[in-house]
Amino acid sequence: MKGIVFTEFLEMVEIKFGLETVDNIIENGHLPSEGIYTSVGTYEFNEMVTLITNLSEETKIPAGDLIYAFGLYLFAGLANSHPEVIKNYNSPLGLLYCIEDHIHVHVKKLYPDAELPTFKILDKTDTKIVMVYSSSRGLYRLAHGLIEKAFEHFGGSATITYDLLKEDGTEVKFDIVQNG
Ligand code: MNH
Repeated sequence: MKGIVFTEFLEMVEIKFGLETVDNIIENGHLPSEGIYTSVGTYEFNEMVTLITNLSEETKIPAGDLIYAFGLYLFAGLANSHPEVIKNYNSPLGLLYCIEDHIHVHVKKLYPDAELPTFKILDKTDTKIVMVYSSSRGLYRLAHGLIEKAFEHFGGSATITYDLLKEDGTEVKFDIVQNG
């Protein structure tokens, strides 16, 4: 998993829970990188799982809810670090439609070792999109937060529902309907 995900995560933890919580989740885990990350480095996905598990224990907030909150936080971090990746889009549905074939292709050029999910479009109209998230990492709640913020990025909002096609969350169908 790319370092930018770790640096953004610890930044969110500091802002929402404080520096002491950052220290606690780094110290009480068995982290190979000892909580030291650079945005261009690459680290084991398991290390992120440990950080989230530690944060969940520390805050008593379910891990899934923390992952969703992180998705909400991460969108701006990705967009600000790589404005060129999203500058050509003028609508959230257009952006979502292009994640698989353009955005994540571009990301793969920036970070050849990035481990990205796949999104299969099942249906799209002017006001909605139906897409299936697939990833062995099962970070569908991260996807949910990112999708929600993509709408806010363009000054709008959407009603987002999802169905787990696989119980472990490695395949999830999203129904996304633009509001207003
Ligand atoms: Mn994208 C990882 C979904 C937009 C760059 N992205 C992920 C993951 C999800 C995801 C989910 C976590 C990995 C996984 O589940 O297997 N990404 C989205 C969604 C949107 C999106 C739903 C739009 C909405 N992503 C973007 C944009 C950028 C970007 C825009 C860059 C400007 N994504 C990344 C990077 C990673 C990532 C970088 C981290 C890859 C890695 O850790 O190896």
